[in-house]
Amino acid sequence: MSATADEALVVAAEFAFGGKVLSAAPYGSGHINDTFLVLVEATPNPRRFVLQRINHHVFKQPDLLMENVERVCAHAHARLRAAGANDAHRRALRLIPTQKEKSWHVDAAGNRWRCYDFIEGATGHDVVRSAAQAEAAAKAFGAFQALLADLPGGRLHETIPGFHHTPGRYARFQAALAVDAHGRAAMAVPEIAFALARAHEVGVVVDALRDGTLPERVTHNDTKLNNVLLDDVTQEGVCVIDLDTVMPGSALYDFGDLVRTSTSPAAEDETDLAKVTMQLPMFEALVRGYLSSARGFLTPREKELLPFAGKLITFEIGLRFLTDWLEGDTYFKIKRPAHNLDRARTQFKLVASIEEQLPAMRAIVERS
Ligand code: ADP
Ligand code: GN1
Ligand code: MG
Repeated sequence: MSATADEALVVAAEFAFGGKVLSAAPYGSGHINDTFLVLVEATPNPRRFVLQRINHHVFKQPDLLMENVERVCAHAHARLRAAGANDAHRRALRLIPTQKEKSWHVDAAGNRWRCYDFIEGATGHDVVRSAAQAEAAAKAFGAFQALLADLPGGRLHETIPGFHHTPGRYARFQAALAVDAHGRAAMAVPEIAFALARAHEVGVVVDALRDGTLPERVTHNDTKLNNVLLDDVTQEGVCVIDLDTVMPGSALYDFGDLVRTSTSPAAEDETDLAKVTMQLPMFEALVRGYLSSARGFLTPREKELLPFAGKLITFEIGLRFLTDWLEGDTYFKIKRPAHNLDRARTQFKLVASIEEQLPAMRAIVERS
């Protein structure tokens, strides 16, 4: 069950805001954590913070997750300081310590809570509105990968083992289908057929990571458009957020999730599938933005696979939505009964649209 605003208000008192907590209210449209906007007394206006209860059904080792987040935030701020940035408070997340000088609070039930400065004057968009937004988002995530390349302190913890192991995701889908615990498979016959017809491609990235033809990097792993805040005035990327899945991975899944979330004019859960389409100008903007910050470290093989990565992760996330639907909606937050099935349909429609346009997408990458 989600945390309530009253619970958040009680927990907020544990953090060292340096002022009286005025209110806490649910915030944002993330599918995983419980996020609250907290107002704290200040002059002339109250100050805003983001308080989150970490979903420990999804993240089974929240303390290790928070160690990762601490390291990533500290590294980002060290880099910004070294560069003499005067807007570091907007450019990287900052954890607010608890009264006990910890980076997170454990409540009586064992839930982990953490709190960040609210990034003012910037927005995370659920749906892309312009090529400029797509370009800015891709540039910001590319820069974030570049930043992580020299993260000190050894390998980060894997907060969700096998997170982007697409064959593992496929196997889980097959298992859920075989059991069909809620008798829902009959309602998703075309989607299941669509998934089964694409089994042969699920290993492309993980196989190449294993045999060394693709490099492992420290990546974000959840680069959907609303996980980067864009400046409300300039539309430039301001701050990469949602650091829970920052861990070793492939740059391709990061770029791919930008294709999934920033090329279609439709929402992730759009029910009118006619609206779902991969728009080439948006893809071109993503490639431009991403290469502007990632060209220096990408290998030729990574660059070559950028279009395919968009297809692969859109398929992977579609599979995850479909699996969650079959398993009875235990993972992603839903707002209506068939929400996960609607999301799966949207992803698969986008996969089909990408498949039709792969030659044109490859041509864009080749000339970039
Ligand atoms: P989830 O894992 O559930 O997606 P996120 O960390 O992405 O959680 O947070 C959910 C939403 O809250 C984001 O999409 C964003 O709109 C908002 N948000 C999160 N952190 C901040 C922040 N520091 N400043 C402003 N908005 C934020
Ligand atoms: C979740 O946390 P959020 O809402 O940014 C999910 C991603 C999916 C995404 C689909 C930890 O992202 O993997 O791609 O939903 N995060 C986790 O919208 O599973
Ligand atoms: Mg998020």
